[in-house]
Amino acid sequence: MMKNSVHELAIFGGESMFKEKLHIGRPNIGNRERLLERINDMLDRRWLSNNGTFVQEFEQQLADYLGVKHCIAVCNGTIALELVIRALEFKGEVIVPSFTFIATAHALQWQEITPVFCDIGPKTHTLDPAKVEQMITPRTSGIIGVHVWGQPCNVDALTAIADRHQLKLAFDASHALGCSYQGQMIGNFGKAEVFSFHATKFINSFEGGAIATNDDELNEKLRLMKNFGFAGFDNVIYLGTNGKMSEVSAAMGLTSLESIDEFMAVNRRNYEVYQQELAGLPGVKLFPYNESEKQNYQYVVVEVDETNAGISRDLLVEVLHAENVIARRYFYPGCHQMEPYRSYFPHAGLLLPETEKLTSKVLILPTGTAISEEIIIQICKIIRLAIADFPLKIKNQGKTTH
Ligand code: T4K
Repeated sequence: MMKNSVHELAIFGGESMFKEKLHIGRPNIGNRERLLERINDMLDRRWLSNNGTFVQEFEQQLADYLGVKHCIAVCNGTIALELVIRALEFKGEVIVPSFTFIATAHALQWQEITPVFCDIGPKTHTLDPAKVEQMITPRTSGIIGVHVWGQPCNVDALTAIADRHQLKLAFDASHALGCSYQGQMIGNFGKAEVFSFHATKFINSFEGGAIATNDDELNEKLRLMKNFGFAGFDNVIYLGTNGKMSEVSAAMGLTSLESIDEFMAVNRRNYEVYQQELAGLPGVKLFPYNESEKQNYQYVVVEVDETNAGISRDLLVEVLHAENVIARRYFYPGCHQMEPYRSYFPHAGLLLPETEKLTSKVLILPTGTAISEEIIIQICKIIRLAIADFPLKIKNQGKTTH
């Protein structure tokens, strides 16, 4: 039922707009019959893991889609990052944004490499190249850029910096499958790029990830490393781990990949409905996608400016949660504010003013194939009501907005 006044909001005792919780990150599911066929086939063949047919097919299809020489499928995006970091022999310090999912930083720290957090551009939400250059020390061995929300980093500037300082450059492209930079698919930049196929991602393989690279030697090394260093029966020639993708994951990955155009079209439609319904609202800015590039529109990102909206981002999240819209604050409070980094570098925030500003404003709204146009219109109605006269109501109830 549509609410017409702020008094009807659930936070003031009204009924929640949605009976069931409306999460962000609901998985995109492709053709169910095709998936089940593949799973039956896998069971009939009794081949469940260890470089099976589906994994090989998935790797080939991904490589073709990205126009990249090699794709190495692995069990998740975090392991993909860890493998790339080790294979590229990163050591000492590596420059990364703090405005990312914690896995980017942990993949380094897990290997006793220090993530040095660098600030982002307020408009791009990705690494600010000028600041990257300022953070280079004699201990710096590399840079990992993150294409947050599928928005590519300034690849040219980062490549030039890496070349100038003889640093290795890799990208966390977990959000960026299906996105392009200057017309070329993400997956082709730096020494390697890492994708995540976690359930919440644009395409998923339940859990999963992949490394894309055009470097033959790196490809060989990564393939050894993800399989304990085995180079044939009884022959281990390298230090490795278990990073293999299972066949059931690859079956889901292949099925998802077949629906990629449909997922993209739905996400884009959703984004446009949000754009239309939130237009003109004071203090609410929808993150703009660059229409001249390919985009997957997997994240609907809103920045809430409390001064103009009259309501803080955190209070708006409370309002939405009360209505059963489980919006999220990615990537609040920033990696530098999480352990162990908060204890190691308690003053890191002083060098991260844009990150700190953004983490206090950002809000992620539900999208994907689980969400309809009507639901989006209702979500936007809640936001409109909250922004229109919520502060007045709070004052009347003797609450504060902080
Ligand atoms: N780098 C970047 C930039 C990343 O964003 C990520 C992952 C990685 C690296 C690491 O890749 P992986 O190792 O994960 O492959 C979620 C995801 O778990 C995480 O994969 C993702 N980033 C991150 C942005 O989001 P949480 O802690 O928010 O997860 P959780 O459990 O709160 O779920 C998020 C939402 O999705 C909830 O609203 C519930 C919904 N959901 C989740 C699952 C698993 C569903 O509706 N169905 C599901 O099956 O991290």
